[in-house]
Amino acid sequence: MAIFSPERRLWWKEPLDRVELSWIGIAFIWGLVMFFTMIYWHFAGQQNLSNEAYRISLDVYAERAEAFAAKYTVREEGESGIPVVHPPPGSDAYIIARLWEWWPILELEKGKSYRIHLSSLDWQHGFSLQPININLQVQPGYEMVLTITPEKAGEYTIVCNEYCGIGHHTMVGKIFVVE
Ligand SMILES: [Cu+2]
Repeated sequence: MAIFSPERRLWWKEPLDRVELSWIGIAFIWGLVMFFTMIYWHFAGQQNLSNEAYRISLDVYAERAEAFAAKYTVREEGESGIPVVHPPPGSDAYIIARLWEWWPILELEKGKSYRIHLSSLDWQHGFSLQPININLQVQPGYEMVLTITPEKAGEYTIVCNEYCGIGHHTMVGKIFVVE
C-alpha cells in the first residue's frame, strides 16, 4: 500500500520488467484476436444476420404492410382476427411491430426464400424469433430487411425482447412454415 512515498522517487522512469511487458503484450495481442474474431464471426458464425436497413417513414411503411396483407391474406386467426398472410415464394413480406402486437401472421413455404421487412409504428421493439433465436432491434423510421429461407416446417413465435410498456409481455406474434 502506498502510504509512504516510494524510496526511489523516479520509479516510473525505470525500464519495464519482463513479466510486465509480457502481460501488456498478451493483453494487446488478445485484444487484436478478439477484434478480428468479431469480423470473422460475422461471416462464419451463422449467428449474425447480414441484414439491410433503410430509412422509411411510418406512413409509407404502414401503407406497404397493409397493402401486402390485403393482397395475400388467406385466413384469420384467433379472437382478434389477426390476418394470416401467405405471400408468394421469393417475394417481400412485411411485419409491423406496434403496441402490442406483431402484425400480421406470416405463412411461409419451407425451402423458399423471402425478404422479411420489419419496422415499428411507435417506438422500439425487439424482434426475437423462437426457437431459432434470430434477434433484431426494430425501430420506427427504419425498416430492417432480412432474407430468410425457412428449413423446417412448424410454428415459430416472435416475442418482443425490448421492454416496450405495460403490454410488453403480451406482444407475441407468429410465423407458420408449411411444407
Ligand atoms: Cu414490443
